[in-house]
Amino acid sequence: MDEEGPDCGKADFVLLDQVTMEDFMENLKLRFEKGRIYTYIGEVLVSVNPYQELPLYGHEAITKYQGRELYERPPHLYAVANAAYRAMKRRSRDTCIVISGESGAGKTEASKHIMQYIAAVTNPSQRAEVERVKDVLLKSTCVLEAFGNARTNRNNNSSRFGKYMDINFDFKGDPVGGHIHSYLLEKSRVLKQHVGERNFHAFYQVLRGCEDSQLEDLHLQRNPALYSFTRQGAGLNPLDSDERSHYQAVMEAMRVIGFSSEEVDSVRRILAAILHLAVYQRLFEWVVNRINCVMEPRDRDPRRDGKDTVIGVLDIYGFEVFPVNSFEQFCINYCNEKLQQLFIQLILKQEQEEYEREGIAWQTVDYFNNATIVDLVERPHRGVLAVLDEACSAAGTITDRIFLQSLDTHHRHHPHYTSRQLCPTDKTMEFGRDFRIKHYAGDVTYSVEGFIDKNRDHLFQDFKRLLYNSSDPTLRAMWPDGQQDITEVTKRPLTAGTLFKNSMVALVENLASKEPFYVRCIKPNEDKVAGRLDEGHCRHQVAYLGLLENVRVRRAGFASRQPYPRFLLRYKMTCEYTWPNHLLGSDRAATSALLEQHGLQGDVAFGHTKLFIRSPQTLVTLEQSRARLIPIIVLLLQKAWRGTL
Ligand code: AOV
Ligand code: MG
Repeated sequence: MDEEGPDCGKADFVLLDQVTMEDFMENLKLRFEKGRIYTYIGEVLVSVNPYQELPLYGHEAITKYQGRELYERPPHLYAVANAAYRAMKRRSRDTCIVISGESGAGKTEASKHIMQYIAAVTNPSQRAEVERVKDVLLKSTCVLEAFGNARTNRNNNSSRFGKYMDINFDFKGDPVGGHIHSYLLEKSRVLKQHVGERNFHAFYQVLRGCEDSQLEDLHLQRNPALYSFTRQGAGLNPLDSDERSHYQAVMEAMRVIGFSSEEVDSVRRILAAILHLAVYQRLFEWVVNRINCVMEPRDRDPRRDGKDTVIGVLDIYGFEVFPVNSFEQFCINYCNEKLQQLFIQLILKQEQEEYEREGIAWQTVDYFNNATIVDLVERPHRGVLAVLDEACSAAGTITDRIFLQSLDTHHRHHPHYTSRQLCPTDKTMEFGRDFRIKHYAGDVTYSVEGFIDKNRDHLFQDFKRLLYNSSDPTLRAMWPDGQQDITEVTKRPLTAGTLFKNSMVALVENLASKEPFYVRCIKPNEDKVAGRLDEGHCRHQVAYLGLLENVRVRRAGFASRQPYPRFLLRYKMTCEYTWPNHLLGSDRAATSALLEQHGLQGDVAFGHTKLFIRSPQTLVTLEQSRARLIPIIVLLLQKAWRGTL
């Protein structure tokens, strides 16, 4: 890290003289001004979006990081990718890289740099199948961005779906396949975009990019302003309130004329089915499935029971707040709560609990645990999602407004929940429409309008069957459930919210089973401007991401910890008292003797069952000593076997 020079601040926040918000921000700002957008907290990488091209990437930079230890070079995404790759290769551990941060903080860009690094350092022998897999891995990002990303007011290339990609590696450490899990696409965008926002990129790409003759075949004209689904982003007034009052007037008129409530319900559902036609989500899922089919690993390695090792890369939609927030924002922000919870579990909580368990002297670091907010959302029977499901299961009679009342009843005393009903003086919320959650990253007011419909996410079975029976095979493939037997169909399907919750629980379980690496992305300003770091804006993110607590835990902490037997097994040859076996009573005493001989006892703490090593340099010293001795020991053993000793 020396090559950064002395004026670039501390490359690891752990090295700050004092851990205060002021010191943290000063270092972050200083580094950002010098073009150093990456800084460590131990092994966690903090990244600030520069909003401009910096000469940090590409072939030359990749070679600098290849095969190095994390601390040998200035902080970089490549170093994290390399660390995850080495852990996977050396120790056959499944690893994952979790990239988090709010919308526009640079997660998707980071995931692309990580993929590029992995592609660049693998397959030195140029095997054709591996090259093919690498191509698909890299190209899939571009395809999925076209169908799943859109311009929002927070980010011109905002991910409107969550993406978790597993890359499978064979025993040589080369990628042999992969799998993408996508999470809840914001499909409502197909129909409606807020002022200044756009539909999914793919629509504009077709209109702008097709040949004239192709457009003619599709009966399309080139100008997006001609189509209701694509012209809203041009900043036209979407006449929201008019549409709403018209809709209510029509409903009222139908009731007065004498349509039964069942009939009105049917009309509404048919309308919804027609609106859902843009079949956009199916199209998206189909694209993901097609990519997954070609990435399915072909030749499983028999030596590993057909199991590859895996690096998972998670790039999900970031925490977001808009003037009006609906079901989609609710799911997105809940997802971010889950990931924050995982971070707390893995980085803050477990670390402290282990020190306590091992009897290591330790000053507890306080941190905000967002478990209570996760609970507010997902608790069985009472959580927001359960209350919503209950509203959805009550046949047609429950309105969004009644759902809100039910939420109020269940959560009137919850410290992270409020609504206008519960707080009548707060005019920033509307009666009967809004509720607010105090998220770990800030307050968000949600409008309940559409929650029930979006959660039910019903499509007519007839409609599915119709599309399944289409002569177009692609369309058929998108609607496999159109062939379901009628008895299966009558079972109530899981709601969108419950499906999302289940997929989040599975995701977190999956991530927790792997060795995690973290990239914490920070958005420097709200205006997408190059090189400007707004202190207040960043301070808020540093606070809610728990970065100061992360530094404190890490500072008091240790770079490495190992059970005594494992430590001795690896290093016993470096000490005369422990080689080949020790007679010192306990492994702990033997470890102590070994470290004393190396003069390293000042850098460690002795736990009940584990040795805690403070600085990575101590490990490097031991490793070097071991590496020097191994050839000599091998020689001695060979002689012994041959009987020449
Ligand atoms: P996000 O993934 O975190 O938002 P992106 O990765 O899409 O954010 O980044 C937003 C924009 O910031 C990009 O389109 C780039 O213009 C710029 N940017 C980000 N990282 C870099 C970098 N390292 N170098 C140069 N420019 C960068 V969201 O998907 O909205 O949660 O949902
Ligand atoms: Mg993104």
